[in-house]
Amino acid sequence: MTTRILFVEPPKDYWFLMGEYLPPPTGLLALAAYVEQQLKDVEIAVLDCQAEAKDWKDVEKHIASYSPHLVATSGFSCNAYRCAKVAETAKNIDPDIVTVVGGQHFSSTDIESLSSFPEIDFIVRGEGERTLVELIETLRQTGDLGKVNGVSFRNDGNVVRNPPRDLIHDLDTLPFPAYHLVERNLSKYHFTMMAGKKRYLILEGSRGCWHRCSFCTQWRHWNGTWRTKSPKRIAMEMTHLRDDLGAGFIWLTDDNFEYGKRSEDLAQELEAQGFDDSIPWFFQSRTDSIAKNPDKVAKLRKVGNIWQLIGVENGSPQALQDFKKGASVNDAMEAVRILKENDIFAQAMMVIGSRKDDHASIKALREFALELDPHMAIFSILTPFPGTEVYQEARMNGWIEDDNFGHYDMVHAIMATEALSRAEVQEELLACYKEFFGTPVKALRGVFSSNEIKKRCFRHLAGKRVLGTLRQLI
Ligand code: B12
Ligand code: SF4
Repeated sequence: MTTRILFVEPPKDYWFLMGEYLPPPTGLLALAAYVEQQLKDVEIAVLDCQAEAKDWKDVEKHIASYSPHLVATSGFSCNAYRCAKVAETAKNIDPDIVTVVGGQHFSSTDIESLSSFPEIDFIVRGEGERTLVELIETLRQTGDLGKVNGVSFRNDGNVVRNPPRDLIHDLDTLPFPAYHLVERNLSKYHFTMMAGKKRYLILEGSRGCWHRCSFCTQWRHWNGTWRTKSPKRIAMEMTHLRDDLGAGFIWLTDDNFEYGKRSEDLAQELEAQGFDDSIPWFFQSRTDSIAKNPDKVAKLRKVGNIWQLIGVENGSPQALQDFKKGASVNDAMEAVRILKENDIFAQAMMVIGSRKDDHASIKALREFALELDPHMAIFSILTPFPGTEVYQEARMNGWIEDDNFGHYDMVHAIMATEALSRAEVQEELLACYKEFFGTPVKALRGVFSSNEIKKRCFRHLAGKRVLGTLRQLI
């Protein structure tokens, strides 16, 4: 019998700070491709509610008409309830539909989530591909679910957490993400602030990170390891996105794009494929890695890397130490200088709201941001994402004042600090944006900048909508 599997990207809110965007559901496409490659007798569909402008009524209709055996969905912490709602919708239509969720949030909250959401049957923890395939096979053969590593589920009212699954050794063995399953939506994927009207597609260059930042979910999720696809494979995938799928802007999902031999080889591979500024691309990197490798930064710039998001976090050495960042304030200064020198758009992430923060320390951060002078600064509030050290410490000490995961978007204050209430942290966030983007001189300089990206970012971030939304959160 053919098994019908429906992957659902739920209706969800945009992250208003990044403006108008519509990303492809990359994680689901990676999973769909693997299931398609590994299993016979499966029919797979992807419902991307964002791209197809579907609301919850449409999700219901779609599930009812497709009549899947299994519904799989994914979401960040801030979208966790929407994933549960997908599962609930499926169960309301037919209680026999098997519902599966995964990703960072559910991997770290498996017991809590399975206890709170009876409509979720299975949580796949960590890397999803092999676990999902084995789960489907086991369900089809009515085999022993206890033997599927990486899965958590309910049994007789108790949550069972099977042992973790080993990671895939060679990421090059993975198929290309199943963009063909969302072909009808390809022309809709965009990220206005980053890429204007160009088609925006995403690809994975590596998984995980070997650093141990206290606020980060990623090193735990990928078991403390960093695995990369080979430069040849990354270049092949980028070429596929450009030539076969019409990508005009590419986002590499790497949590930490480390410079090293890999980056030199990638530059060479991309040069051979004719990459240049006509297909710009983006990744996230560490300031210390940039500071140590200016020559490699320049090489990747030549093949179209025009934008980097760097984890600056704070201008105080003590705060960086508390975050276990392992990079210095000087690294941040150097990184921004090197990026600017190479005409690479420098987007610096900054964090406020840690335990020791008070008005004076956040003012100091604002001043530091101005001194650092990246093209764009994104200020966020320290958020206790489940799975992080920050979460463990905050939970243990009773610091978490808001349990609504819908607010875990790095813009809502979830915790007070020793000196500031949540409302004060929220006010401070607005002050950061006002000072960096909102002063008349800054805003004018940004809006009339000769750098197109900076112009677009300032037009958005200095605008009334962002500041107004931040004001409403207070
Ligand atoms: C691209 C990206 C974005 C894009 C949009 C992506 C999208 N499709 O919606 C943008 C820029 C818009 C974005 C926004 C945000 N993002 Co973001 N984003 C990413 C990034 C860099 C890549 C995601 C990706 O495609 N990964 C590749 C896929 C293959 O990996 P994956 O999703 O983890 O899936 C694998 C497994 O986790 C598992 N799995 C996942 N889901 C499921 C489901 C099932 C059924 C199964 C079986 C398995 C499974 O299997 C997959 C294959 O092994 C990740 C970091 C990262 N490297 O993953 C952060 C990340 C997901 N974002 C994060 C956050 C916090 C946000 C924001 C809240 C704020 C911010 N600062 O960016 C907003 C929220 C937006 C919103 N309201 O929805 C966090 C999530 C943490 C958490 N616990 O919630 C991450 C992990 C970054 C981090 N370092 O902490 N993001
Ligand atoms: S914040 Fe970046 S450098 Fe730190 S552990 Fe996470 S991915 Fe690695």
